[in-house]
Formats: sequence, C-alpha cells, structure tokens
Amino acid sequence: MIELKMLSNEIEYIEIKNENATAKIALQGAHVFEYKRSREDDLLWLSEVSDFERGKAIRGGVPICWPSFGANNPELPQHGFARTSLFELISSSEIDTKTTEVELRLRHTQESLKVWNYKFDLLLKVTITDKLTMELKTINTDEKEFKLTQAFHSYFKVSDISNAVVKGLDKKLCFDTLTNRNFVQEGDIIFNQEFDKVYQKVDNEIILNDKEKTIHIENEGSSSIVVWNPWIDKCKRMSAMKNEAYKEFVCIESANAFEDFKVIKPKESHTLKAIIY
Ligand code: TA6
Repeated sequence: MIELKMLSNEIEYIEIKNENATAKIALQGAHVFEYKRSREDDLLWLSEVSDFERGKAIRGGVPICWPSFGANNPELPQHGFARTSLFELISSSEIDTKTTEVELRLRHTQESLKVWNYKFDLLLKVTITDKLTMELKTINTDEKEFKLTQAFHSYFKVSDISNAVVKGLDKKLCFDTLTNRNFVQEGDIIFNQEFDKVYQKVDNEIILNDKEKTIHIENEGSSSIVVWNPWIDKCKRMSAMKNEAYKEFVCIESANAFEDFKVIKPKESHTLKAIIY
C-alpha cells in the first residue's frame, strides 16, 4: 500500500505498508520520519513534541542535511535548506509484496537561487523492505561547479542512551566539534556526556548495539560518519525536544562532511546511499 496522506497542519506524507515493513515519509524535506519492520519496534526515533510545521525541520527520523552540513556555509541555514523544502513525489511502485520504492525530487527555485546560486536536481529514492535504503542523488544542472557537504542525519531509537554502543569506528580519525580537536578513536563508543564527533575515512559498516538489538548502517558514496547525542544541557536548549529526550536516541549520520566534501561539476552527479537494518 502506498498512500498520500495529510497531517492536520497540511504536512503531506507518504504512508507505505508492505509485508516486510511500514514507513512514513514527509514531502517536506523528503523526510523519512517512521520506519518499522514487521513485528519490531520503531527503528527511528521521533520526538514526541516535534513540530510538523511548514518551514520547520521535523525533529527525529532522517532529516536530510543538504547542500551544506552543519554551519559549513554561513550563507545557508544550519544543515542547509533541503530539510525544510517541499519535495515532489515523482514515482512510487510496489516492486513485490515485500518491497516498495518511492522517489522524490527537489529542484532549484528563485528562492533557493537567492541563498545558494546553483541550479540542481536533487532526487531521493527510498526503498522500504526489511532494510531501509535511501539514495540521495545530486545532479548539477548549472554551468558552474559547486561544493557539496551533506548527511542523512539519522536519529536511532534506543532503550536508553546508557545501553547504546557504536561499533566500527575504532582507530578512525575524528574531529571533536565540542573541543575543536582531532584525535583517533580508541575502541567502541559509549555515551556518558555530550558527544558530537565527525569520523573520517570510514569505509566499513557501522553497528549500533542496544541490549539485544543490533542496527547495521552501510554507506556508499561517503566516508564520513557523524555521531551525536546532545546530553542533558543541550537537550534542554534544543527545539522540539523534551528535556529528557537525549536518553532515547543516538544520531549516526551517513555524511559527506568536512574533508569528505564533494565537488560536483556541471552535468555530473553524486549519490549518497545508506542501507539501514
Ligand atoms: O550533526 C550534529 C549536529 O550538527 C549537532 O551539532 C547538533 O546541534 C545537531 O546536528 C542538530 O542540529 P539541528 O539544526 O537539527 O538542531
């Protein structure tokens, strides 16, 4: 089943149900805000108090940071404008009873050209089956090249942040955005304070363990991973998050960030892909 539905405040979303999984994708931001495999709990965290409002990013799920990650480009809002822009649903198909595919598109507008003066086509293909696959293709339709940083800013639901262990980043070079220092990760990641680090040269899968639950994150077209949890004080300051919400999620972001930026020449494209299960 693929249905186009509307929340009370005119936020349109696509609801998908097949034998393997269910999912919800908002047209604003091409934002996957729910993904659940049959007989399993939600894989993604969604804030109970998230704003589903035009022009405001949904807190949770998978915001798309594009064409700039973080505050990389001071001309653009934090994490770019894609997550608050209205995408168009361009195709949907039930491949079989267990697999559904939808494709959404964002193109430059007069408004986007004012803040980011490049013409582009941005396509997100989402495949819903026993894995969640997202493929974000950036096509440069301009006559000049542009620099791109981006991320799937995935919020993963955990039983409690103290149970979360992130594996796959041992010995990886990393930039700590809280101290502005580079260092090398030693061992697995556990959480007992604010955490905001960008790992570089990552070409292997990342694993999130939460008690008996294991989530796999495989990436293509990217070699940087951002791991983030706001912890107590930042959580209190953040929009659309309850004070204690930091206990419920960890963000593991499949990114092209920092040195892993991409330069896209006219008529060329780049695809960032994440497979999550
Ligand atoms: O990706 C980590 C991060 O850049 C953090 O520094 C953090 O504050 C965050 O993303 C969430 O940003 P947002 O703009 O969604 O509030």
